[in-house]
Amino acid sequence: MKSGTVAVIGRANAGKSTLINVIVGEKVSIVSPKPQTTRDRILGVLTREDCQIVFADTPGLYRADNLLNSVMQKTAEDSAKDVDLILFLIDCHTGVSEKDKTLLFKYAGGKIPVIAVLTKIDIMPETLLISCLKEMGEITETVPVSARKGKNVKELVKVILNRLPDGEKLFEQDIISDRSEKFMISEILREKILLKTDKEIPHGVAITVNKFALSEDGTRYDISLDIICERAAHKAILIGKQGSKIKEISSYARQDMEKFLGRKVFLTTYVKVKEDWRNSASLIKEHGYGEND
Ligand SMILES: Nc1nc2c(ncn2[C@@H]2O[C@H](COP(=O)(O)OP(=O)(O)OP(=O)(O)O)[C@@H](O)[C@H]2O)c(=O)[nH]1
Ligand SMILES: [Mg+2]
Repeated sequence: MKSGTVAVIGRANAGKSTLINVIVGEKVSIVSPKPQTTRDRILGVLTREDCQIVFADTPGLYRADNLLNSVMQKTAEDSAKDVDLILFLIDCHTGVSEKDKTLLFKYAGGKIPVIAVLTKIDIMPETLLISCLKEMGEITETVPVSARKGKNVKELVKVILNRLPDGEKLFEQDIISDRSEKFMISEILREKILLKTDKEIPHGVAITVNKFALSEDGTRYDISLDIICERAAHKAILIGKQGSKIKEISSYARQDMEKFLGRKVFLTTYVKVKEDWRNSASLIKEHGYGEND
């Protein structure tokens, strides 16, 4: 069987997590319209009779205006080493940027084979797609997809398989991610905060799991999460008037947690402040960022 590892890299918002979720067929990584949504390397595994492909989702390249972002950049760069193939994703619905071209050149000039994947083709004009394909095709093999519409995704998997070696499975048959339920629960809450708050607030949020316990009769999870933010002013916005914002976010998160866990969830959330934690090496470590192996 074909078996191998594929790093999915590209600038923030390119559609990396969305594409992996669609290929794997489960939500292994959270998605939002805001850049820098993914903070860790997250593995998503596709297992079929004829193959196993281990995809590494990665943080977006390149923004390092604080220590957390530098840690994330290192995670993305390290994830693109020691893999069988790199997928370099480019959101080209308004054309290919110079930054994308420069980065693609850099990776295509390395030892690991690179496929350029043009994303979001459902929202771009055909003529622009043709010119982007020509331009990128001169650098490396290029495949256009729309993860949202499922367009050309099967074809992309075929192209990936052509580049992977024969080998044994790296993960058991039923494993779809390397991440725990606890991690996914905290990511679901972070996703809702990304969707429901603006500006710097969601980027300055981290989640701590205080309690994650199945009730004695096995029918319900009791979950208690802390939302860590950077400033008292952010805490006030996250809580909202008479707690309205945090209620909305928590209720939205609870529904997804129930779907994910397949059980009722009793969720409590608290907002806490850790001043400027994104520039503190010890607090970044405490939240588990940058520790992918
Ligand atoms: N129209 C369209 N939108 C898409 C498609 N794929 C992803 N998106 C949207 O693009 C935005 C970013 O998607 P993500 O999958 O979070 O992008 P990412 O590359 O993982 O982003 P970071 O984790 O921030 O680096 C979200 O709003 C997605 O819904 C697509 O095929 N078509
Ligand atoms: Mg992502």
